Amino acid sequence: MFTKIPTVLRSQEIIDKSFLKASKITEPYHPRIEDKIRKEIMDRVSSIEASSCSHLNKLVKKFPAIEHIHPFYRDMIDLMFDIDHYKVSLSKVQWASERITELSTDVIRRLKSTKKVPDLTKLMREYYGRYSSIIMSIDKDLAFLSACRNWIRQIPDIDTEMPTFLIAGMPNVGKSSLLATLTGSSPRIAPYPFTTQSIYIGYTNLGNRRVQVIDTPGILDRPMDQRNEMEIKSILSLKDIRGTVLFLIDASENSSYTLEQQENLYEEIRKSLLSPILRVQSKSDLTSFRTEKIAVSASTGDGIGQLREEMSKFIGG
Ligand SMILES: Nc1nc2c(ncn2[C@@H]2O[C@H](COP(=O)(O)OP(=O)(O)O)[C@@H](O)[C@H]2O)c(=O)[nH]1
Ligand SMILES: [Mg+2]
Repeated sequence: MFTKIPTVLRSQEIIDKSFLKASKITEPYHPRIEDKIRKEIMDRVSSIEASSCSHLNKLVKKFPAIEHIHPFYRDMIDLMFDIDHYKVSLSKVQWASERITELSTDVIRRLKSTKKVPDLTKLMREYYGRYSSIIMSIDKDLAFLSACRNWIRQIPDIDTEMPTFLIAGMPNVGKSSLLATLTGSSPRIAPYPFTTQSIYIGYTNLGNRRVQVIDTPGILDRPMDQRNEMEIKSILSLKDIRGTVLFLIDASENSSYTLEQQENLYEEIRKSLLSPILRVQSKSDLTSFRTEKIAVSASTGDGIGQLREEMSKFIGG
């Protein structure tokens, strides 16, 4: 959806490009000089209109309308850029395209009834001036959309339709290891907005359903009070991924965090994500102490089959 957005040209680039193209238009021969010049100017006006409006209309068409964007991406865009600003900028681009068409049609009509060469060239200069000022008036909007496009293209392309499991839990509880055990050793890596972190996406089949499993280091592994606002917002946008959280608890003796610390994180995630949560004890090979109904070991594969069955139930399989 977002990869198809074309490069957004700035006002000056649109003007330069369309003027350059128009300047190459020449009318070969007419018995009367004023007819030759009139025809030439009319062709140039049409060419300027066509090349700039086609670019502007393409932008309007390819930038997704807010109502068609999945809530996950809409939240992401809203976090980074004001959603109203996005709407206004797109409608300004549309407005500019319509104004240029109007202006060009009007000038061509006037050219048709203009006889003298000086009047023709005066009309042309007028057209160039008015055309340029319309295009220049949307430069801020183009700059904004260009920034949006470049940013939007970095959003990890999570399949928002595919059933999703988000792995959460304190650092070192075994999240990355579990992702590898469930989905194979080479997850796809995507940068995650607002953080220096990447997210890791792996795929597996549960029965005949394909699911994605996402490891979010630095995102779902720390208490909220240690986070800045952007991070909190980015976590909240995860709630739009209709998914199940696999919350890992390491109850082994050499766990880096106490059970109480892990429960605190669990509570925070439970309150902020609103997703169903499946609690899973990790590193079952290291301890016989059981805190959860499901206990797995990424090292030995113990309990992985049972976990996959539980996961199937969460996606209605
Ligand atoms: N014995 C054992 N060690 C594990 C298991 N899962 C992970 N580990 C180890 O625990 C450490 C942290 O694991 P990692 O997957 O990186 O945790 P993360 O920080 O939550 O992603 C690594 O040294 C792993 O090898 C397990 O099931 N059994
Ligand atoms: Mg990890």
